[in-house]
Amino acid sequence: MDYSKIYFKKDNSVMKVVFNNPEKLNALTAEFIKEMNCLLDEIEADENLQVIILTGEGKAFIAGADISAMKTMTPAEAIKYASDTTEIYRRMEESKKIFIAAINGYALGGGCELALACDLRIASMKAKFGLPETGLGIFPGGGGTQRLPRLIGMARAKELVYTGKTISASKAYEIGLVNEVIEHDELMHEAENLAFVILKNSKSGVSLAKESLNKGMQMDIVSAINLEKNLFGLCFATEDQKVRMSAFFEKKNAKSK
Ligand code: CO8
Repeated sequence: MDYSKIYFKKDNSVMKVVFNNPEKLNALTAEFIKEMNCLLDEIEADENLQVIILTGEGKAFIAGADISAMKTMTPAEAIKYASDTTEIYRRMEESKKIFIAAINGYALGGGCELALACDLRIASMKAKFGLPETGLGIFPGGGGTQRLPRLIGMARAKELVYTGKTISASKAYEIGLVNEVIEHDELMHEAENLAFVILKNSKSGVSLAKESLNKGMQMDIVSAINLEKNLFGLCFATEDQKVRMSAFFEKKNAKSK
């Protein structure tokens, strides 16, 4: 596949992906959606890859769905557009790999929703967040009304959705929308540091924890604890658990294969 709306670079177990349509503030165009799906196929096929860092070229992370395409959509076309886009988010959320959003600028509407589907969000001081959809006669249909309240609570989610206001990176941090706020020029460096810290831990422990955290959030507490117990048991079928627990007693550091 020839990519034109994204570019990426892999360095051992870490891939840096850059959304690359700055003239349109990296809006979620049909081309972008197609390219992201192909890239996710490549990511999933690569056993060695463990952490994916996503960022945007120019002044936006992603300024939302493509308003020029949405303007004339029929209800059926809008449902198709939302399913194609949210399929990307679902794939990221269900992947065994860890996705870090390194939010460099505007993360609005569907762009904010993409960040919500990532495992971790770190933001430049220049980042801006918002769900301006109600101002356009729609609402955040890319998972925003579902993932946002799960992350920051219903009251704050309703405030952002109903007002459509844009908030700063520091406000996003205050309400738990992002994990950290970083000097703009340090953003990618910090994202890589975060990736390296995660990579020091066991590949299987981290990915099974992701499954437990994400799937458990969709269940009642009794079922979620049951799922957690079974996934915990699975850890004991891994090489990582054997090697790392032995290493603990041998007082040496272990690495995942
Ligand atoms: N879609 C299409 N084009 C866009 C978008 C967008 N979301 N955002 C910006 N652009 C274009 C502009 O039209 C402009 O193009 P041109 O140069 O040809 O005029 C170019 O990008 C640069 O933008 P601006 O000149 O507006 O840049 P400013 O710095 O003046 O303003 C803003 C930056 C404030 C970010 C402004 O561009 C803006 O408000 N953009 C729209 C933000 C928005 O409303 N986003 C939400 C869209 S709706 C949505 O995301 C629905 C999600 C749910 C759908 C389900 C699947 C995800």
